[in-house]
Amino acid sequence: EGVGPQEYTAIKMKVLNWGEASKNATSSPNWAVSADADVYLVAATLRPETMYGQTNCYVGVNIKYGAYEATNGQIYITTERAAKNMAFQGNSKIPDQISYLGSILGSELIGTKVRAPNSSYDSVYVLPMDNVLPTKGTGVVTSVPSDSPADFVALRDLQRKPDFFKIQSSWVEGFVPIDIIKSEQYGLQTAAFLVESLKIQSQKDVNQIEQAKDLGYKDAFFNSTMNIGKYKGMAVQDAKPLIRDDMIAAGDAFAYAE
Ligand code: A2H
Repeated sequence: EGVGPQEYTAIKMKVLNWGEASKNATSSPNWAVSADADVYLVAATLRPETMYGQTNCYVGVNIKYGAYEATNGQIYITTERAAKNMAFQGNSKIPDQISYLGSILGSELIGTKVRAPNSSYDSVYVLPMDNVLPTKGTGVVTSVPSDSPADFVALRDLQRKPDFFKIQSSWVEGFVPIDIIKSEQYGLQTAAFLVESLKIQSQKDVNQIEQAKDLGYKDAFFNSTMNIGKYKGMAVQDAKPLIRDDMIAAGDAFAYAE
């Protein structure tokens, strides 16, 4: 981790259908279940160029999230910590004031269907991941199993044992990793390659996942090209800021630092 602030891209994942868990939850306020308001789960990423490969969204089941109304009228679901950071960042793309509407637990977000901007899948589901930290980013992680070893392993765990994780198999079936980035060394599925070569069994292998993450991040930045989208063929390093700017201009993302 560097010393300076980490520059994330906040990805806006629009709620299309609330899952059953949100409807039955006692702590879930009315905004979540009845409002026609624009509600977004906001995920923090360091890899905006990988959004073509989103297959799902992860939350921590025990993490408490809040719903915050931004000055643009949209409702953002993030941790309280991230909402405060957003409110203090004087960037015109970031609402300078947000108001708290209510809370929702991660477990109550599972099974909700969201739109993942730029993804090849029209809609994706909110699913549980063990290693989501409440103290990093927004506490919401968008999943790109082609290029993130952590995301790959968590999705594979869910696909292998849906009952154990208390999810419906239809939320993970058919969501296959997409060939979005071409690495000279690892091919078109960097995460699968690294998970296989480091013999990572499950989400519990946190040290190996960390190692795979470092290898993958460096390789993508220095030795890989885009294999999809407007910047296909361009080095990842060059495409990254362009895709980020495009997503911000489209209203699908905003800058977020911490
Ligand atoms: B990255 P760093 Cl394709 N808990 O986005 C756990 N992980 C979190 C998180 C949280 N609260 N908030 C963000 N993250 C993840 C994409 C991606 C990411 C790819 C490949 C590598 C990668 C898709 N998931 O990260 O500790 C998010 O996953 C490897 C560096 O601040 C975010 O970027 O360095 C990354 O961790 C931020 O981790």
